[in-house]
Amino acid sequence: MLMQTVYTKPFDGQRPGTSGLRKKVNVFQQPHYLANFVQAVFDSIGDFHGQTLVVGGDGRFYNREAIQIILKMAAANGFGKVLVGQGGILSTPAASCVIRKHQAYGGLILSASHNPAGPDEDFGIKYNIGNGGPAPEQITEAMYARTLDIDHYKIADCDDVDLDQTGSFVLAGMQVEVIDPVSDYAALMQSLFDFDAISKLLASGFSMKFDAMHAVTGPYATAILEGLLGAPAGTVMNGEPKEDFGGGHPDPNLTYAHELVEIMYGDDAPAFGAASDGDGDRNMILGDHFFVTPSDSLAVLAANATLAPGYAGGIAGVARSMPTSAAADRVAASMGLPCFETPTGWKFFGNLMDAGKVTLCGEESFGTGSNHVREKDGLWAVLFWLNILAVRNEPVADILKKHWQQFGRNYYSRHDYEGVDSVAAEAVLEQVRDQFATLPGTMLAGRRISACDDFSYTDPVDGSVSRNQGVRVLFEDGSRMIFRLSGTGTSGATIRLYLESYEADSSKHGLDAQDALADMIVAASRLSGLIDRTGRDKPTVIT
Ligand code: G16
Repeated sequence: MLMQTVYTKPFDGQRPGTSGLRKKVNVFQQPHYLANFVQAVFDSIGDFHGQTLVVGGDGRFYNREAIQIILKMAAANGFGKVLVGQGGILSTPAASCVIRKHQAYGGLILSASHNPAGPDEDFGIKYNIGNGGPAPEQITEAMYARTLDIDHYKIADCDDVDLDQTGSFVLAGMQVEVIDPVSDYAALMQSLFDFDAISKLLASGFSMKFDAMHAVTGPYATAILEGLLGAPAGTVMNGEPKEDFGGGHPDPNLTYAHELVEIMYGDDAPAFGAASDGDGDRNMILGDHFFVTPSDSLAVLAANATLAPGYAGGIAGVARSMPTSAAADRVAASMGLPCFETPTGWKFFGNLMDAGKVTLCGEESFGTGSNHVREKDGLWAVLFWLNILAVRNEPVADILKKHWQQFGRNYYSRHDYEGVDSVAAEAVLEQVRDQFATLPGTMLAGRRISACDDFSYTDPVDGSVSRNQGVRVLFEDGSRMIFRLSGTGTSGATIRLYLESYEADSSKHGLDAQDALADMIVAASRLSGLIDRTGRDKPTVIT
């Protein structure tokens, strides 16, 4: 078998963002583009000779081609074995599960998450380390540095492999095992949740819908919900993964998961609805005519964690990303548990989980998870909710209302302005920064500002510092206004405006979040000059 050394030149812009390298498909299709990045990864992760690599993706367009390149490069670079999902499929949480279970050295996950898929849409790749979690910033920065001076990559000269049959074979001296993408993950879920109780709930007439949005969770949800738990056929909607996600935008929020939202807000709505995203790590939870914000979902899971067998012994602590509402902080405080505030990006939770400091983590961006893997996990959150519903036997809305009565309600919303000119987007943040010195002590939206800053995080485990993680305007009553640029977009800039206001009085818990935050929304756009600078008079997406 011939091992080739291919001489190449660096490409600009291969710095991994919030979650790996995401670009348009035609960028990845340029000769050597993917191979350069993969070699830069291999050159930055230490000695993996003879070790195992996990490879899989969300099934989007270019997934199969990318996997063939990666397998040949893994063989030429000295990996001993690759575990690859059948059909090239592995959801992000399942890849994390497989890395951990099989003690792999790491994994390459091919996904651009919820971003649309197809020849004119997005593709992505990220590297996860041996704990199953996204590579930390020191490693992603080393990869980026390597992309800047790369001059060759190694690849085996051999035929493509058949990804569609499970089984083992040898490729250029390296063992390849094509695995069932679902079974390890399903077994892990069975070890965490009371499948008997959930089965009884589903058999009792309790109705639910799960929208896989034609993305990777289809096979997982069908096998677990309809197969193992006995939910009626048709419970899983849009369950067949497609290379273009059926032309949709598999981001489980109120805007993009509209098909499910219409069912959950229609006549005879099911008691429970949920959706997941392109690569299966995000989740949206709905009740009958009721939306659970991701921030509230984390808080409810924390407060009810011991109802699930996998967490019956209690949880060590909770972590949330900075822009996520402080609802979970209130639960943690009442339970006497530590609560950590990290920058946006799941990679920041890994150290906390490895050190045993936290069990549950969550982000406002529809991500929730625990130390069972090192990624956020959409179906895990759905099963956790089903376990809680099976034990409490109350509607989703009642669970939330009781939660707010006990802990108060953190009204919360995120306004996204997508595809904004990058210079204008930076100027919006800069306008707020320019007022840092004068704002504290003044009144805005009827509240007194206590502090303003650029959020900075010092990892309590390894001491690494991450700066400029969002512009914050903090108020004395706990309200917050945060301006941040997304690190996952592929065209222009996306401004995220996060708004939060705390209400202790339960007689005021029945408002719509947009109404409760109306004064904050107006004040934030005036403070930042957002409308003038971007030419946008309303957000692209409100969640
Ligand atoms: C990724 C990250 C998350 C992050 C989200 C949004 O999720 O893993 O930690 O919260 O992007 O990031 P941003 O606000 O920078 O766009 P996913 O599901 O896209 O992998």
